[in-house]
Amino acid sequence: MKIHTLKLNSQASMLTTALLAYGTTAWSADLPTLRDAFKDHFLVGTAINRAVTTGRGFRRSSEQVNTDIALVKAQFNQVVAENEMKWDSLHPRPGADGYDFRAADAFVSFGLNNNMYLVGHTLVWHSQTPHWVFAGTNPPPNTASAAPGTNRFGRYNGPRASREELLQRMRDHIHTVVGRYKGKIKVWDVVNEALSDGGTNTLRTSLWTEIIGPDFIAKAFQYAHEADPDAILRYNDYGLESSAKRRKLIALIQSLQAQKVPVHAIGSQTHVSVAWPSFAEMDRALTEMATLGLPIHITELDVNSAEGGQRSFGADIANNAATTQGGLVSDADRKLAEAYAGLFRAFLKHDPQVKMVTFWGPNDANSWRANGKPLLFDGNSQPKPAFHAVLAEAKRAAAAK
Ligand code: 9MR
Repeated sequence: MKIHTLKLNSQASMLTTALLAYGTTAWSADLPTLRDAFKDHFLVGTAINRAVTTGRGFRRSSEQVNTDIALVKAQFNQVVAENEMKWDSLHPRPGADGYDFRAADAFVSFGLNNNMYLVGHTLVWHSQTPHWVFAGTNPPPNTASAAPGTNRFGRYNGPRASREELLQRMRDHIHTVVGRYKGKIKVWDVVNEALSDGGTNTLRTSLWTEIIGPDFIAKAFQYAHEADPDAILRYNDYGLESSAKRRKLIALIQSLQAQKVPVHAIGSQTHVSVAWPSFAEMDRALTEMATLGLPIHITELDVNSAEGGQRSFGADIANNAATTQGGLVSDADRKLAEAYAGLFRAFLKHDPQVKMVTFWGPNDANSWRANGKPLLFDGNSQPKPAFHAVLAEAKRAAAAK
């Protein structure tokens, strides 16, 4: 339904129009789209959750969910499942019978039905992996000091699988999942967040490194390549705007390339804040990452507008990135628009390398850090000034050609 088809006049029509602005289609009728604006440059995507793919909301009315769905369909040409393809969601119990493909299948159907480019997230990660994956009969190194089961960070702390057992589980998981969606999912986040944040070690210590060793990364890529030789295999991490973390990324990828590991793209999550990074800092980050000679995908873009998330990025980028306490920064809409404009200017400058820009959620209501109001559309899918600022960058790039 379009607003201009309504013939009512006077106050009643004004009320109807105002209500429609929060309905399912009013916002989309005349709004330009991100997918079109950047079609000559890169795909523009979003993470979606199971409310969007199934139409059944959780803490959101069906009308709100319908609006979210309409927004996704109108604005984006690429989707990734926010949680539904993580190990704990896909493969909660051991063995071949332990899979649960329902939510992942719904995601794939949604994407295919809407002609979207599909990305899978994520095969191997230290987080959101069920304890059974790591469990076995080898005593853990710290039995003397910790009770068996789980330590206080939720990390599995009981008797462990051997290297061979864990490699076998990883191979089975990757072959089953990548094989099931072969030809449908075009890009996989094969390994997620393996780099350490502080210190001098390149890799974070995890059950993957402790049980298998650092070559768990190479093995994961090899298994994924066996399962779908046509899939684009991505290494995905956050905080790559920081030069220290970026140095680790470059060391890791160069070492994989030297071993001829099939790594095909860099995923740079880009969970940033209005304070940082600027255009110049993002430009530098992309310039340095591009030296690896691989396509760069911006994989989880959002820009935190909350006071609590504006601290400089020190040792713990992950914690800082999530924080949304303290209300919004002053003049948040304008600062968000400026931050997004700078980021997109940098993406456009590097568009031969930047092949995909994915937002981590379609709107502020569907965001892991909703209180930081980090996206281009508000909770009712209304475009914010940042949306127009991003489109203005596309126009600028076209005019400069
Ligand atoms: O947005 C995701 C949130 O809903 C989940 O609870 C969380 C844990 O699985 O993961 C969030 O997504 C993360 C992504 O998978 C990897 N990079 C960081 C993202 C934000 O935490």
